[in-house]
Amino acid sequence: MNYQAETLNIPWVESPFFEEILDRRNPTPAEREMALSYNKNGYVIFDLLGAEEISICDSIIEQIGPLYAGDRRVMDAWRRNDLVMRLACQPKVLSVLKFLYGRDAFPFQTLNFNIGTEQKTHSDTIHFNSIPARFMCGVWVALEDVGTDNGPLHYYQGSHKLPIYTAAEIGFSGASISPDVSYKKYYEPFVEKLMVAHSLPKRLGLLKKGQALIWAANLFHGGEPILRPGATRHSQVTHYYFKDTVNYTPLSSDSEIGRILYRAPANILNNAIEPARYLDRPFRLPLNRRFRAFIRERLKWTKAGSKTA
Ligand SMILES: O=C(O)CCC(=O)C(=O)O
Ligand SMILES: [Fe+2]
Repeated sequence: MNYQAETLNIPWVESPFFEEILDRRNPTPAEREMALSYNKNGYVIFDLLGAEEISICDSIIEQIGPLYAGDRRVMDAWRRNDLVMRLACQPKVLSVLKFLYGRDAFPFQTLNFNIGTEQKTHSDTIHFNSIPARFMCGVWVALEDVGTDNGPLHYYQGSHKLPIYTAAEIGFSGASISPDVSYKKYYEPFVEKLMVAHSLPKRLGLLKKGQALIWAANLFHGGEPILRPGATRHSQVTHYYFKDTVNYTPLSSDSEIGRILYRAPANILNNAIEPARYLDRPFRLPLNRRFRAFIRERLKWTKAGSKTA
């Protein structure tokens, strides 16, 4: 691929030249509406599962029940459950992402939840980003109807346009301190203040069973409190990267000075590690001590089938 000034090597839906690129693409009216909404709001909601496919929701809920083992989430259940994998690889999601980003997406992680996460507001770019940035997104699928009382997803409309703040800017060394400490002590309080400072509209993801919401890499989101005790909120989130990128964990990196914790993401489509590429050339990930430790950890929990990151 040849990156030119008209397209740049950034997602075209987030490009400063978005409108002219949109016109050049000759979209259908529905595609135009979707691209405009994603560009402006940072998310789109659409009907993913039709009448013949909707039963996958109940089947996933039933089949992965035992994997929760007392926790509220199962990470990478796709490794042990074909239906979770099938939902992550839905052709309709892949084709929408191909349209919105102009290049092939691949799912690299699944998260299944049986109740609301009640997670504090964050942007997933703190956990996984790409080089160049913003070639990542989350797809949230409702496996049951979500209302205001069972801990819906929340998100700040338009927040994807905010800068992607680095560890250095927030004020911690990602490479030196434990991610659990930096996340709680620095990242979460910073985001809380940031959302107040920008007073962007907060929306709730009141999705119906079988609907999906795609969020752009930097859209700030979290989980609302569960107002009805004992209420379930079955959902699956799949995170996607895109071809021709290098991937890393910003929370554990000092990117400006080259201390980067790279990621070697699984490509769920072919169950292989996706090779890193920089400007369409292979990029060999430096096998430093921290990266090797990270890979060892991964292999350990992949084999053990653990449910935490
Ligand atoms: O489902 C939720 O409440 C939030 C999930 C989330 O933040 C994520 O999977 O990235
Ligand atoms: Fe998230």
